[in-house]
Amino acid sequence: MRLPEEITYDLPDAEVKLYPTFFTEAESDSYFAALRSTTTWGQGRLTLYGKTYDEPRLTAWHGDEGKSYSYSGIVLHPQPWTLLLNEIRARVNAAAQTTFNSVLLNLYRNGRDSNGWHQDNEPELGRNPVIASLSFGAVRRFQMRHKIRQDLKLNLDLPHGSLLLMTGETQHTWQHQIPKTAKPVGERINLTFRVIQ
Ligand SMILES: O=C(O)CCC(=O)C(=O)O
Ligand SMILES: [Mn+2]
Repeated sequence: MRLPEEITYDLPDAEVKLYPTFFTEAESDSYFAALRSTTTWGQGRLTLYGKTYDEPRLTAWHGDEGKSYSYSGIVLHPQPWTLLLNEIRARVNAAAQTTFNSVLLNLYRNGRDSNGWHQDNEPELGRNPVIASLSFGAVRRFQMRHKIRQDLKLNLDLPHGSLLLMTGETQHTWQHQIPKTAKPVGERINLTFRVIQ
């Protein structure tokens, strides 16, 4: 079996690992196309300081029955696992040595779509969540910053077919985002696998 290249980032209070070529080019092309066309993409709404906005991306939530997830005032009830998502999940489970029971899919339609600074630390994710994040399609910048030590930052360009693993204390001590970009970029699909307790 092909062992994908693995890069470990040496960050204080965080464990971050990137597999830049987790899937081959051909696998990645076919997963992008299949996910793009078979997913029921929804427009989430965000409530901030009493005002409601469209999320700057489309999303879908799949998972085991009963594993609901809420963030920023949105409650997501999972759609069932599809054959496609189960096939992808098996590969991610093996790499992360975790049995994920849910996945959030994000579709960034262009450079105006984004995901603001946040951490994945909702109570239903438990103490030190393992977050496995797959990227397909256009390369976008992924930024991380330490919550207290503001000099500590990490910028990664997440390639087509890459897997990013965030484990340990990462979600308590660091935040991450996908900023908007003025560069012309195509569509990007991201899948973040999670364990809902
Ligand atoms: O699109 C990405 O790479 C990040 C997605 C993310 O952080 C999230 O959905 O919580
Ligand atoms: Mn996140």
